[in-house]
Amino acid sequence: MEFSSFTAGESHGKGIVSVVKGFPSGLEYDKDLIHEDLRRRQGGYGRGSRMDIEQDEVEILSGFYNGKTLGTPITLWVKNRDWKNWRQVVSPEKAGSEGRELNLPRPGHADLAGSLQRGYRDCRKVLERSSARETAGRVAVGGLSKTLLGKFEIKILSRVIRIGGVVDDSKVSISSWSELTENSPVRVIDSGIEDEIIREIDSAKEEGDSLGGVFEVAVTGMPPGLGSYRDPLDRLDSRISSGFMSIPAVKSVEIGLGREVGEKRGSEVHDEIYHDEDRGFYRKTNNAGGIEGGVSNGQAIVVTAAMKPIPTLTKPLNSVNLITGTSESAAKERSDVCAVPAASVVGEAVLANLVLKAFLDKFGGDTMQEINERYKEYIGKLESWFGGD
Ligand code: EPS
Repeated sequence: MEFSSFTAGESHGKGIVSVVKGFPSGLEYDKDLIHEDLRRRQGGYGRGSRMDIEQDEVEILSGFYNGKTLGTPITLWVKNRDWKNWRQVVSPEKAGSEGRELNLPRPGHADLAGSLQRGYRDCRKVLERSSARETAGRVAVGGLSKTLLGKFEIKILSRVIRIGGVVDDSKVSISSWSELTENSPVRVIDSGIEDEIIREIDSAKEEGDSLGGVFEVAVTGMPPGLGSYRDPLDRLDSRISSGFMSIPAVKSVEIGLGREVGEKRGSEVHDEIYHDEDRGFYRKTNNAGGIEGGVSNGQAIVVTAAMKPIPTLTKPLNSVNLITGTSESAAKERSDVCAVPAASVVGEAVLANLVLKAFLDKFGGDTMQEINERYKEYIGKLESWFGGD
């Protein structure tokens, strides 16, 4: 059965639920990993006051038995603590939103496009689901995916490389990202630029504005041969770009050298191939970002994504009242000033879920044991490439 997941839930409803299918039996529940990722998603300098209300945790509703997966559909529930403050307004059962409608769509948000699509005059009906709160559900699933991938030494890491005008261009090995970024309030590697970033976020806030940025997500320990060159939409890079574009506010996704490939010659772009006993096939560069022809080549996968500034501004842009047609300022709502550090954690989950799908497409079975055996057999064949059958 194919691994897949989806979320349901509204930003101020009872919570976000994730349903996962196609997960094998026999994987232990790593509650700490999931809760740590949920905590990381809530963090980062520039988050709004909603994050003071929430302390995201997961409650398992199905799919586990005595601390291990059953290989049956898994349901995870991240509760919204803020629900108690909104239960009259977003009541699933009875009317109560009078006076709390949002009729002044915010440029950049789903407010107008979603309302036009459905004929709504109240954009709250759109924003409740389009809110980035939904990503809490995907991060919870990402924790499960990371747990399984971790059994095969496959790790997913991220770093922020730009917020507004401040850039972190430090070049360090991917394996050191985690220890360097986890204590940073903005998840950068170069601690020397943190103050400048914080000042930029503070100044955007004072001016009623918001900030975007750029983050990088990478996979280490990636075996070669995951993905597809056969079916265009199953190319690993095709799935990855689609997955990253599904993160709210992401407007660009690049893999490896990204758009720079268009500026260089073939001899400068392509990663030459080498082989030795210890490393097997290897490269001295990774401009391809770990994927060639839609298939992983055994190098680290490296994805870069740009996030636009948050659309809710306390000094709002022009908009049009959906009831009266008059030109007015867009709605002001409680919001983040900058959520790029959070988006990088969401990027990890999205990548973990996509890599797990490709991993299970190749090695999948009903149980962890079957997957282990298939993985070992494949890696064994690669290791004896020039000596085996
Ligand atoms: C978010 C929760 C939301 C926003 C943010 C993401 O909380 P609230 O709308 O109650 O303040 O902070 O969503 C947006 C920025 C947005 O535009 O939807 C979360 O949990 O990540």
